[in-house]
Amino acid sequence: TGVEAGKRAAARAAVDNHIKTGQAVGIGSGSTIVFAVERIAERVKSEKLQLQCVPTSFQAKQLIQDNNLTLSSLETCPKLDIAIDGADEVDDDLNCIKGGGGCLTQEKIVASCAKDFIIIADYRKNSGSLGTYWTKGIPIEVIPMAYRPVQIRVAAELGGKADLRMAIRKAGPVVTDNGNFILDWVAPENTHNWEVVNQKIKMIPGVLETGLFIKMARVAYFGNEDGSITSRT
Ligand code: DER
Repeated sequence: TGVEAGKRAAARAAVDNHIKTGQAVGIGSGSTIVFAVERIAERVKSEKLQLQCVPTSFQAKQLIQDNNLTLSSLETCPKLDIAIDGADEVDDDLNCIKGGGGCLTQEKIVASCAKDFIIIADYRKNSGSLGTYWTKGIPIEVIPMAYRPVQIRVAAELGGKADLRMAIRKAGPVVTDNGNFILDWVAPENTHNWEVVNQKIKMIPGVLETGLFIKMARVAYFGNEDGSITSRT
């Protein structure tokens, strides 16, 4: 499909442009990263690359192990050369909404430890401003006992509405790899200074992390339906 061709192309371009032997690599979460890990595994095999791969979720850990890559951790490799990850939407300044897959907290930690944070996404994520295409809201990871007061305070201070993310294949709310809940906050239309918004949300007691990745990405690769690439820095 066009979207899948786009994901695969973006993943391949990022891996071929940035991965080289000896690196410690942060591995993101979601569906696009699967193509990147498969391409990394191909190159490790054919070029005998030496890599340490640090996961951003249980899914990423399984992906690393299933592709016979060397699993590492921030305890062993606190400084990463690069981190590669997907995104739900990317704006003109490469600010991202992430967390559609619920892995935002470890993703942001790993991205923050990398010299270069690289985004890979299909064309649907390439946006001018956040919230244009991704209308499900900004994910906010919260400590379970605090989700109601956080829900109330986000709406009171920043407007919009924050809904508790409910699971589909399990009764009750989604529980993250860290044992927490997620609120999806749909911001008011006219929200723009995302850096300030991010800081305000993070100050609310009970909030662990937001899916606003502000001024973190070095480059974004967007794969188009025909398999071509648009990259932005
Ligand atoms: O949840 C996340 O942050 C993922 O990286 C997500 O933003 C991208 O998922 P996708 O590659 O399946 O679109």
